[in-house]
Amino acid sequence: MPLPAVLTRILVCYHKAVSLENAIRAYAARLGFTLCGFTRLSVLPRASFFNAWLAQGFAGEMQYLAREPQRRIDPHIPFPQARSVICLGFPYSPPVLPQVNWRHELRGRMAAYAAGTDYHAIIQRKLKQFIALLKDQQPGLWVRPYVDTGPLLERDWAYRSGLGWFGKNTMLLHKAMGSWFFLAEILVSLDLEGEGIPSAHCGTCTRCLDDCPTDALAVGYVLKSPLCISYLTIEHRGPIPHALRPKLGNWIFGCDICQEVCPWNTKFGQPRHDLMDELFPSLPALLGLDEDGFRARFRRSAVWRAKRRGLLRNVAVALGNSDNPAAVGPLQAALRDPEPLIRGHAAWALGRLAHTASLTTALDCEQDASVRQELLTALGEQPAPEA
Ligand code: B12
Ligand code: SF4
Ligand code: SF4
Repeated sequence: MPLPAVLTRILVCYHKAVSLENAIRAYAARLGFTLCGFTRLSVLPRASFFNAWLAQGFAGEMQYLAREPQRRIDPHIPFPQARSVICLGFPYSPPVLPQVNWRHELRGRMAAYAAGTDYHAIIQRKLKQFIALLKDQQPGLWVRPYVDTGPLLERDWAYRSGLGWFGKNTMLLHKAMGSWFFLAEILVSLDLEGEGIPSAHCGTCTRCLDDCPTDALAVGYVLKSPLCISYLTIEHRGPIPHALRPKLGNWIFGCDICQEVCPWNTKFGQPRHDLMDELFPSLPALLGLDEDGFRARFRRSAVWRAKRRGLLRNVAVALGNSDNPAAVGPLQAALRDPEPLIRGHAAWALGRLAHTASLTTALDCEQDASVRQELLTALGEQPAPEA
């Protein structure tokens, strides 16, 4: 007996949708996105959380986060055509814990995600390929790809698409992958049905909150960026507040502590000795880089974002934290750097290493008011100016 026309239409639509969603998952896997999920776009129930976070200054200098915040809550404002989001997770190598005494060897630490070519470039290329596959199947489809930059609360959409749960460190976590993956999205003018929100698996654990060296994490999925080492070493452009400098240890680009201590992440981490020089670079060698040297070494890396002045500022702080007299020579040379921010942090570091002779000599010829202030503070002649 023939099926009623309406039922046939429903079955055809269902079949199309199911095969489209399967096809999307297959494209994702083919391109190396180990996680893939979807959800319909709606207004996120985060307006009061996000506005309170901004109002408390937790975005620090990241002004772009505060620009038209409602766009991040309601994606239909910037993109009226968008109906669903495809959320993707792309894995990266977890950090290998250092086997070296960094103070002795004067080695810095970089966050694991910074190894190799900048992930933005790699993922953007893959998203283009993804879109080409999608458009083959759906000609005329409207799409908008994203990775990291843009008015999307990426973790929230990934959470709603079933990619993982919000850890108490605010990272998106997956049972099999921990949090060692980047997120990317494609907004589409299609209706895609997802699998819903996954359950959380932090339980009573609070290790990330307890072990954060700067107390940047608070209960309730709150990260206070102005205290976070990742923010201070990458996004923050000016002087690092004095009180926080000793807490940076040897982190010179990003920070992985709240991920490294997470029990969901500990099963990863095969020794990657090939990454040793990239993730634990020699601090004196970095402090010796001029603009050309910095460009040659980091132009294609995520580290490029910190710029030379930001990275060398961080390197000076790490050398100051080393408690190793071998750091004095490179820091003395940095007192003659053309960039006042670097000279100022070198002065702080030499003060911490109690090398007053080089500070007094530098004071005789230093013209820049901010560096003079650092030199005087390092000599113990004035209280440290706090940001
Ligand atoms: C700004 C930014 C930062 C800032 C601020 C971080 C932060 N937590 O906001 C700084 C520079 C500190 C930073 C650091 C890092 N970042 Co970052 N960052 C971003 C960026 C560009 C925006 C994040 C944002 O909007 N923050 C605003 C605040 C309000 O959002 P939130 O902290 O995520 O808050 C959410 C939760 O609190 C949750 N929430 C609130 N209440 C409740 C209640 C319940 C019940 C639940 C479940 C959730 C919940 O909702 C909030 C809004 O979504 C995103 C990319 C993007 N466009 O989304 C990458 C991104 C979040 N960063 C990423 C990474 C890898 C890092 C670092 C690991 C890098 C490093 N090694 O140094 C660290 C991790 C620090 C940490 N613990 O978060 C990845 C995270 C991937 C993942 N698996 O989670 C992202 C997604 C980039 C990407 N495309 O891959 N980052
Ligand atoms: S990235 Fe480091 S400083 Fe920032 S919240 Fe995590 S442990 Fe704390
Ligand atoms: S360390 Fe513990 S509380 Fe923090 S994200 Fe991991 S499981 Fe959750």
